[in-house]
Amino acid sequence: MNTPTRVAGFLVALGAVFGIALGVGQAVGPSTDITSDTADAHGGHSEGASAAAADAAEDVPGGLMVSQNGYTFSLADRQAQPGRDVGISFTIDGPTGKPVTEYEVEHEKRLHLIAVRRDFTGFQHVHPELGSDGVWSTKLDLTAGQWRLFADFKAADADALTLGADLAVDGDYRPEAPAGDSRTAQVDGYTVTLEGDLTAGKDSKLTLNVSRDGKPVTDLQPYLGAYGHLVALRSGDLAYLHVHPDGTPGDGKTQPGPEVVFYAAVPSAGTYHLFLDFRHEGVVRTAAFTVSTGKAAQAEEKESSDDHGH
Ligand SMILES: [Cu+2]
Repeated sequence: MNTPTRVAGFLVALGAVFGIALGVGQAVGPSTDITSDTADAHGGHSEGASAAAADAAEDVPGGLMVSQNGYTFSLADRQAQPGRDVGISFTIDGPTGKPVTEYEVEHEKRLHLIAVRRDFTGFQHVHPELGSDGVWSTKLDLTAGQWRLFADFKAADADALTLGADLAVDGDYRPEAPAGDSRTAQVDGYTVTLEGDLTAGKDSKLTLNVSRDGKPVTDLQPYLGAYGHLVALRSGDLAYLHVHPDGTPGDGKTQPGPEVVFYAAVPSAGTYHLFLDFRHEGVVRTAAFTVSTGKAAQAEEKESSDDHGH
């Protein structure tokens, strides 16, 4: 689908915030020509309507669009063969149409690339190499199926963005059935549990607890400036959600495990897939969880309605 790429031009022309709102409609809706006349008509209902549009645009999660604010995530190839070390390259094309070469460091890297198979059976978080020509290169471990790639970056003198692009990996593909909620993950002898509830529209506290062989792990190593890095993706559209760690290593109060605390802001009720990267004894591992919003509230409601029944 080329539409979002073509949309980039007028996103720049429109006001930044209102432009994002229109961009979403373009990215997910049918291809139509929105002229500046129709844009004026949309914005011209009343001041309240444009304020609402601006608010809505600010609430749009990352990762849903291939182009935003004039920046486009451009994969060299939208198809790949499966394999353990598949070379992937891409550019982030800037408002001038040329690949961006200047980035600001965030979480210790200039760009974070997240690759997820759309049925959530594959997850990788890698840091590609940037060539002087603006071409990013990395290797991914890819199985057949539909993958979503997220580029999380901040171009110099621009806002931080997460853009998303699809990558089709050739071969026979049987999607896994959607996972039910799971709050305990096992990885390489480590057990990671997740406590806390996700609430739509609120910063929700999540506490992850890392143990090995039944013993709490108290010597986690910093990874990307924190004792863990958490990515949250919404089930259904893979919206990429902002999660920030509570405390930084060396601040005098944040302990290196067994608990790692995050605040996740989820925009809507639903199911979310969470991937925790943590580093111990020099190795980064990923623990995966599935959490639905409002489980505790629903359980309470059910309990009280059961009581009424008796
Ligand atoms: Cu990263």
